[in-house]
Amino acid sequence: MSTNEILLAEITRLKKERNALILAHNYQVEEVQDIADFVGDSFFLSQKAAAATEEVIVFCGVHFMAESAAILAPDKTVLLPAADAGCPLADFADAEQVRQWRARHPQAAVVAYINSSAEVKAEADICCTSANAIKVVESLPHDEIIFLPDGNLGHYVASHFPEKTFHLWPGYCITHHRITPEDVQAVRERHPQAEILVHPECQPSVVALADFVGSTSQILDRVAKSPAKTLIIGTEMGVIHGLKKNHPDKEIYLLSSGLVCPNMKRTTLQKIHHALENLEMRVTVAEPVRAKAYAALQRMLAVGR
Ligand code: CIZ
Repeated sequence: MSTNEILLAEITRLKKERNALILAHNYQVEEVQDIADFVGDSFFLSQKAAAATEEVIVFCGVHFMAESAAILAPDKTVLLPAADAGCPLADFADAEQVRQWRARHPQAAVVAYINSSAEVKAEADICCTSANAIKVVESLPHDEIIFLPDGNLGHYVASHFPEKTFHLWPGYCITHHRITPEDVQAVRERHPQAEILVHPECQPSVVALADFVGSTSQILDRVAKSPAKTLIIGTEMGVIHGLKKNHPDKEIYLLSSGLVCPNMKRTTLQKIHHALENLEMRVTVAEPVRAKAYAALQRMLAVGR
């Protein structure tokens, strides 16, 4: 047996012994996706965490994702193998700032993207993911929306509701924000027949040039349905693994080589093994923040996608 095979066998043994569920985000490295019980986006993984019957949830993703699992499943032990995997986008907003914005716009509903801390979620009326942000805003009777912390996603959502006033937070994802309109034009010239799919966390000038805009789950669905034989993907490179596995007949390229989230790449098989063996890297959220954040997340799950 190779060292890797021994590690995989050990993780399988510990997973059973600890009665653990392994959840992995679409942006995780291939070997982590391959060992997970479920791979998906934040919406899907939140549903899986909320419905888990296992005692331990190993969350292969970044901190706000494991925190969301801990909020939704407070009786479980939630482990984040890469304890230092943060999200610079989530760091753009803190709870005090949200209270200040709410005081400035008292009629507005606060919609917090799931890429936010538990404290920020606790200040929100409802959460959303990129898979259901439009549906979430549609569900609200408010004429004014504070959308945080991703200004690019907020801009994209706002474009669907010209009748509403949006107050957009000035945050962005360092990975998606990196794509430029020139990148899209260059790839269009290289592959004139290709369909270009981008994430709504990209800048509005990039979104405007794309053939399709959607969350990771929506991009995965679109690739399955698209008649195009060549597809260019403008989101984090982790999605390419599942796409190539499921569509060996299609040519699938990443829009730009810089589409790597360093935090998503911190999870390794060794760290998963360590977390399971020692039940370490636990993520918890103190009451009453958890209860308030739970309400905002539950409203999001009730809207569906
Ligand atoms: O919702 C998520 O999981 C994120 C961060 C991106 C996506 O589109 O899936």
